[in-house]
This record gives sequence, C-alpha cells and structure tokens, in this order.
Amino acid sequence: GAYDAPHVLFIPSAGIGHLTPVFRVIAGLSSRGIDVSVVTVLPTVSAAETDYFNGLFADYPGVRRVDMHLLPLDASEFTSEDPFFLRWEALRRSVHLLRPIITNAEPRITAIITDITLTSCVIPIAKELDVPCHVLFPTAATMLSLNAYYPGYLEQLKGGPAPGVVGDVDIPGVFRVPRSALPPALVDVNKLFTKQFIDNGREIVRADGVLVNTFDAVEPAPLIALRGGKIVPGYPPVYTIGPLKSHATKAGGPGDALLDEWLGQQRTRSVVYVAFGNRSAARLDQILEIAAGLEACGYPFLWVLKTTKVDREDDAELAEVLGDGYLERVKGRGIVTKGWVEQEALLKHPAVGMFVSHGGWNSALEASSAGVPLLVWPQLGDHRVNAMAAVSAGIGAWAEHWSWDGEDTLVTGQDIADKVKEVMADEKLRASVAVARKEAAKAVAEGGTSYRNMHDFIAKLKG
Ligand code: BUP
Repeated sequence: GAYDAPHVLFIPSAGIGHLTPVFRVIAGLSSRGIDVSVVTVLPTVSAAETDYFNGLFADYPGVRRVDMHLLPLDASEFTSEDPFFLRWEALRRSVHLLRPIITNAEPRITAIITDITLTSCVIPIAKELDVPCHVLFPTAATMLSLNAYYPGYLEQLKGGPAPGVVGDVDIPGVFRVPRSALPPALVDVNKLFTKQFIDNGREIVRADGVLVNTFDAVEPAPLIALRGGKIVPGYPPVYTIGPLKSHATKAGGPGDALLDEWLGQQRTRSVVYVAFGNRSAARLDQILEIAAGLEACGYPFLWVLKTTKVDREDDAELAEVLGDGYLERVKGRGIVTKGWVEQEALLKHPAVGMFVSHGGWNSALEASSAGVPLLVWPQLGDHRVNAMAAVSAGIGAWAEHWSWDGEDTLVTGQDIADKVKEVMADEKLRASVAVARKEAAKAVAEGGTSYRNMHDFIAKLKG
C-alpha cells in the first residue's frame, strides 16, 4: 500500500557488462537508504562475475541477497550458442521461480528492476502480482532504439518482396544501421538471441519505465525519437541516468601498486590503454599482431589480454602466448596483464591518452567521462552499433574495416600502429571528447539531466 517503504527487487542477468549498470544503480539506491534485494544465481558463467557479486555484498552489507536456483537447461536443444545467451535462456525459463520470492518477501516488494534480457518473462509476473516493473537497459540508447524498432521492422518485412531477409535497418529519427553493423545474431530471425530480443522489444512497452546508462547530450537523437513516440507510440518513460559511477567503494587507484607506480612515471596523455571487455577473446594470430602493433606505435601501453571468452577456461601463460622475448623487449614501456584492472579509475589517470576498446557501452561511457578518446574495434554483438553512436557523439574513432565476429581476416600490426598514431594525433577528436567530458559531468551534477532523472525515479519509488 501507499504506506510501505520502498523495497526494490533487482533481477540481474549474466555477463559483467550486464551486471555493471545494475550494480551501479543498486549502489546508488542503497546509499540513499532504499531497501534493496538482489536475485543471485550461482554459480555464475565466469569467475569474474562471482567475484563481482561478492564485492557488491561486501561493500553494501544492507543489500539483501536472494538466492535463486536455475532449472537445468537441455543444452542439446541449442547448437553452438554463446554461453552467456544460454544462461539468459536458462534464467528466462526459470523466472516463474520468482513468484514465491516476490510474494514471500519481507518487507513487501514495492518495485522490480529487471535486466533487459529477462523483460518479456518478468513483466507478466510483475503485472500478475501488481508490482511496478522497470527495465534496466545495459547498453546505449541507440541500441534501445533498435530494440524498440526491430519487432515492427520484421513485421514490415513480412509484407515485402523478401520476408525474413534482414537488410539495412533505418531507425526513425536515429540513423540507418547497415546490415553489416547489426548484432550478427539479428540477421538470422531463428537465432535464440533474436527471439529473445524481439520478445523483449515488444514487451518492454508494458514496463513502467526504462533506465539507461547514458546521458542526453551524448545520444540526443535516439532519446528524442523514443520519448517522442516516433519509434513506438506510447513507449514508456526513458530515464537516462549515466554515466553511472563505479560501485566499488575501495577503488582508489587503477589496480595494484606496481601499476600505479608505472602510470605515475608516464607522460600526461601518453599511454595507450587496450582492453576488449570481459567476453571478447582474440585469436592467437591476431593477438600477435596486436602485440606487434603496440610495440611499433612508439607509445607506452597497458593491455588487458584475454585469450578465452569465459575466464574459467583461461590457463594460458602470457609469456607463451606472446612468444619469445616479447615481454622483455617491451619491459618498462608496455604492460600486459590478464588480471582485473579498475578500469573506471584507470581511465581517469592523467597519463592515459587513448583507449583501444571493443565498444562495450560501459567502457565507452567511462572513457567519455574521463575525456579519453576511443579507438573502437568492435568484436561482436552491439559493438558496431555502439561504435556508430560513439562516432556521432564525437567521443571516438571507429576502425570500420577491422575484423569482426565470425570473420577470419587479420588486422596487421602495421595497421594497428598507424591507427593508434592517427588517433593520438587527432586534435579535433580530442577537443570533442573534452566537450563530451564536460557534458557528462554536467549531466550528473545537481540539476543536470541524469541527476534529475535519478531524482524523479527515486521519488516514483517512494510513491
Ligand atoms: Br576486462 C575489465 N576491469 O579488467 P562493457 C572490465 N572492467 O573494470 P563487456 C573492469 O567491466 P560485451 C577489467 O570498466 C566496464 O565497466 C569495465 O563493460 C569493467 O563490455 C565493464 O564495456 C565492461 O560494456 O563486453 O560487457 O565486458 O559488450 O561484449 O558484453
């Protein structure tokens, strides 16, 4: 009833990129005194996610952990699907287990916030139990606009000359996404991911609102289109609340003491930071070209190297992967690590000059609020759409013709070195990134767009 204090149930999904914005919102609400419960499914897909959950509960002891056990998924039903997509499917098929969790919770659950991947399964339960439900969209508003538009786009195709054959997708009021830039799964309407994406895109219209980790000034077009009902009439309110701050309370520096010391010795804006997020692993031959490119670019560099998609399978020794003598040759000038770095803090270090990134939206926003230009080398999923968003926002350059999901072309060390030098020397880009940095700070400062949206959202939670 109206006298209940707010108690928010978060339903996260899998993958650090999905957990990141969820945890950041949890931290924001919890530190404002709002009671929060988090559905927790163990074991997680990757070891990094387990550490991430443990860190959250250690840092925010007031946050309640609600364990949920997944129903087993018959993997033989799916052929060679991504381990994260499979987990999303397992979660989707287990959501009815949430019903007793919600009805038995003490104090009463007054609001639900679900990750986008579970939207079409969670909203019917929330409606049935009469609990308001918001969706947290973990990537760019541009992707949200594609998610909103795609179900209708496919419907239109049905009446056309080639039903079911996906082409370029011209999102009203946003831009035309070439077929080649779409998340690869989406061009095949029978893919598990595509089915989930379409169901979620349809059902989200019944949500009470959508929270997005972005800010109005960085992606004005999709926000105007969504809010103006130009993509889907009657679309729910979109709360832009980014750039969300890291929830890690102990994140003082970028990582360990040695890294801090090394960074302290580098010239301002001279370090090339290279990281492709949590689930993009390069092939060995490509890793060797990246190594050569970084060695040849002439700048100091810090490279977070992943050799497998899921970290539990990663037992490669760096020295072996990189070959004889590489680490000795670059010693002092280049650091290669497999470990977790506190990226948000790292990007704010004055020595960091640019970021070679896969284009995960959390990473892109962290770079923009630190004023660090991106060189986006998309790897999979939404990365190319994010790269287009980053270019139109003036926060980065896009290596448009470099290898991508499923392609076996190799980008040479020379190409990588040339592009790094080009971005480092791009004064125009550096200037527009500096503007974006100011806009990002303005958005979250008192009275800014993201600040006000968060304030309105909390007021709504309090009823
Ligand atoms: Br790796 C790594 N430290 O060492 P994205 C990542 N992160 O803090 P995603 C670290 O993880 P995909 C590390 O700062 C960001 O907040 C990073 O999210 C943090 O990409 C987050 O950038 C990564 O959205 O890959 O989800 O890992 O987009 O392929 O799902």
